[in-house]
Amino acid sequence: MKTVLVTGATSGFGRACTELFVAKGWQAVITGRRKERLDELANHLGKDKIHDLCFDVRDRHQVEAALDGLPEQFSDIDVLVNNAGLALGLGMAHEASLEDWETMVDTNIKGLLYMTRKVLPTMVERKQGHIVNVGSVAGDYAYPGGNTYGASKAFVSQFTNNLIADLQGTPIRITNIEPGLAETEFSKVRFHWDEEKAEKVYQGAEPLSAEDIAEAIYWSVDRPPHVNVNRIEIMPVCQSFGPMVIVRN
Ligand code: NDP
Ligand code: 8X3
Repeated sequence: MKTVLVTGATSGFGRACTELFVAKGWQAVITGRRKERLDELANHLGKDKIHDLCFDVRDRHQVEAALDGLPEQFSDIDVLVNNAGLALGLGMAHEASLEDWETMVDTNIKGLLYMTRKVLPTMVERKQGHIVNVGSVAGDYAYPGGNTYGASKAFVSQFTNNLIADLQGTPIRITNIEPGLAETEFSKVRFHWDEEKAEKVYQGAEPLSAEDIAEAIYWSVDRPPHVNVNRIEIMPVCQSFGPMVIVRN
């Protein structure tokens, strides 16, 4: 049985992705900081197919200890979904919280690096593996208040490209999935659990669902071994690009 490791499986894309892979016959290692959510998902999907690891991706030592402690049944990771991440705040750069910026860098960039560096050597050794990073359209298109969040996802995009370059000559595959507006706990987290503000983000729109993104992740993994899906950018039909803005006197 193949094994997928999904970071941030306690909510949103990560949870939907775990559910889809398990439905397709995979077993899963699921991670996140909320232990009760991990337990609930493991009970829901069947403890024989799920191993949960409760840790913070920002802490390199926690990452290494958790993965070193994997039981044999789950120790060969075939697919790593680097999904754990967040946006915090929507303030302009000269007003935004520096603490929020640090949390985004530590989670979206450093957490993803710790996971990748820990899992990749065994993939190369086993000559088998696929890393799917979860970037964002915010990594491609700037918007007011996106600042550090967008920049962290631009890092994910370029790091994906550089991994593809480094791993040429091996069978390891690397993909960046770049979703647009999707309704998960993302906006609740962004607005520090101000649910009213979060709801307004999706009001009158038909955003992507977590399942839409899980399907894209699974599709990229399910291609034949000679196919590498470099990147997939997905927006809901209701979303598009802004114009160049000119301030006039
Ligand atoms: P959710 O808030 O629903 O899920 C985020 C997940 O990340 C949770 O499971 C959370 O787990 C985990 N996570 C956050 N911080 C940490 C941490 N320090 N250590 C471990 N796990 C952590 O949001 P989404 O499902 O929407 O987000 C998933 C990814 O998709 C993120 O990288 C996000 O940037 C990206 N994305 C989201 C879009 C959207 O519009 N929803 C669009 C484009 C990209 P826990 O809190 O239990 O630790
Ligand atoms: C989340 C998408 O457009 O809210 O990554 O920044 S967006």
